Amino acid sequence: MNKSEAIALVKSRLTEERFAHTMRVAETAQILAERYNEPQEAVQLAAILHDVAKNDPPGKLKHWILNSDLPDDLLTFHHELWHGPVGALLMEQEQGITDRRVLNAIRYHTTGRAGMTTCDMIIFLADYIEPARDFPGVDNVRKAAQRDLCEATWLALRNTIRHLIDKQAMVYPDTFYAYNDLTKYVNGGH
Ligand code: DGI
Ligand code: FE
Ligand code: FE
Repeated sequence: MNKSEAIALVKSRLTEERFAHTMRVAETAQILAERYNEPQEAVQLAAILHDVAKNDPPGKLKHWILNSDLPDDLLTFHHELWHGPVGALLMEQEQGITDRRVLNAIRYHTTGRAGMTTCDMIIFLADYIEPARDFPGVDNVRKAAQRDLCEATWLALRNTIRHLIDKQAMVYPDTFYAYNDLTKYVNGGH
């Protein structure tokens, strides 16, 4: 699938607002890919497709999770977490995408995971800092993203975990695994 096919696909599946967000994520991801020397092709495809399942009804997302190898424990967490894994599944099974860089970046774009790749972090961060985002702490993450991809990802994860805890929400384990993993890096261990 090339870039214009991906754009056409998400345009047909997403609301106008979500499509506009997607295009901002793609632009932001392009800048990060240049900054961190990551090949544009995989990054662009992942950015365009990251929210491909975002506007699918939760009932449908649930059906896909139950009828796949995706972990059923996703269903005990907030349905906001389902669109990443299901998006990756659909792009693999229905669109024939085989590039693991693209599939993993889509799959983990909401939660993160231990051992995030450069491509994973670029998509995760671009989603977090695209120009229309304006939650507390986002400017710090924007600044950090210009100098250190891992540190910026760590800051975003820490903000998200804090935010979830403050509203008494559950935190998916992969988010903690991603945070712990990058905490080692931020504290000087490698
Ligand atoms: O799809 P978007 O709106 O562009 O952004 P997103 O995929 O990051 O997802 C949605 C929200 O999911 C995010 O603002 C916080 C919420 N959320 C709920 N539980 C968790 C979670 N985010 C993470 N990282 N981990 C969770 O366990
Ligand atoms: Fe998303
Ligand atoms: Fe998004």
